[in-house]
Amino acid sequence: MLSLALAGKPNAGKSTFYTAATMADVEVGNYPFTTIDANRGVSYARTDCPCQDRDSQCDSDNCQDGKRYVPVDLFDVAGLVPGAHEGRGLGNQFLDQLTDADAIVHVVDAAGATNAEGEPVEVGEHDPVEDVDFIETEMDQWLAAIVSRNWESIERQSRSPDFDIDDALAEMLTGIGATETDVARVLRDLEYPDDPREWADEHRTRLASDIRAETKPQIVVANKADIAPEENIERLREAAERVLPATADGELALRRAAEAGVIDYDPGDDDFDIAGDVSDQQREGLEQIRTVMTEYAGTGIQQALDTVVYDLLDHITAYPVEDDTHWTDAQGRMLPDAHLLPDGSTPVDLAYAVHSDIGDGYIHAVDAREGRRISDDHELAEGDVVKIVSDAN
Ligand SMILES: Nc1nc2c(ncn2[C@@H]2O[C@H](COP(=O)(O)OP(=O)(O)OP(=O)(O)O)[C@@H](O)[C@H]2O)c(=O)[nH]1
Ligand SMILES: [Mg+2]
Repeated sequence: MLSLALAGKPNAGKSTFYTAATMADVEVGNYPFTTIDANRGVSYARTDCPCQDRDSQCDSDNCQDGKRYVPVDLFDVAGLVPGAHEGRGLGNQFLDQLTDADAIVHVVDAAGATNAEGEPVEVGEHDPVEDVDFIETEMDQWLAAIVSRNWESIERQSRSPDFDIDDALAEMLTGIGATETDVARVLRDLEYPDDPREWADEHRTRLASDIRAETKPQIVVANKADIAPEENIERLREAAERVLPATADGELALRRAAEAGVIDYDPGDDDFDIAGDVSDQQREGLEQIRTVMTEYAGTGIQQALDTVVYDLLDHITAYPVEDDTHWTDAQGRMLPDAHLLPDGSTPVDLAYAVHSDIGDGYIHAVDAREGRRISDDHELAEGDVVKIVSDAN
């Protein structure tokens, strides 16, 4: 499963985001370092379910009126402060937790209501643009330190006659979560000596930074949009490539209200309806959230998750079925499963995502929308419904 890490300064709203996005109970507090252990849970990316193209509603619990929620791992990391790689704040053990993250959701307090250390200040007192780059800087330095620590061992290996610098680097870097493809891609664009003894610090720093950029892409969540000066959001948008204005607090309130039956709202909707009895005070609170949603087409929480999965990580959703006419599994359930796959994936990749035995036994695949066989190297598209014929079935 894809794994997304919520990172950022203390008090930016990571745990609130996490709680809203997973509906788990974790501690939220207006003081730095509320979270100490990483919280892990399941959240969802939202997409259009293929059942919308049919008359019937599918049988998945993860589909609400054609809104399909596809699971991803989400984890809430303790707050990081500048200097974390040297042990400042709660230190660098939390950077280690980023090792298995496919992407970083960087939660920034766009209201500027917390200083660089995450301590509360007046709204607008701190400039959130200053917070944008520090996570990347910390990750770069943390990675550079890992590379430096391993260097002696690489130099030792280089005395062996069959030493290959690329293999040695790949072995080291896959240990911190990079795939061989990531490493190959980074090394292709980098100039460096074949002999590790000739490497300078600049080579190692550059390698660390390039590997980080390749393996830990980030989006910026401009949180606390409900109280943030609009100008801050605009400046954040200029400072980073992907910036999603959001209110984690607002999303949490909506999900709780929806769970209590007070409103009709599905995560990612750009509006909600009040359905139950509410006090004047509740109504006022809800209407305040609605104002933010009107401005930014939603609370931004679901939109942030969707942007990471479908845009930043460039994934598609594919739906394996056993019956290509009814789009059902062996039990007759329509569209029971959805898989997120990197863009460019083939039916064989989908088969392996379902189960390694299904992948090993792969014979051919059928595009269930078109009712025709597709080749093994056919590139799947968003929303494809695919029957896989495998001798492991
Ligand atoms: N106004 C406003 N406040 C928010 C929003 N999201 C979170 N907060 C508040 O910000 C404070 C910090 O929230 P947390 O979720 O605990 O922050 P955190 O980033 O997990 O903090 P640490 O665990 O200390 O690193 C709490 O008082 C939240 O209620 C929001 O969208 N708007
Ligand atoms: Mg927290």
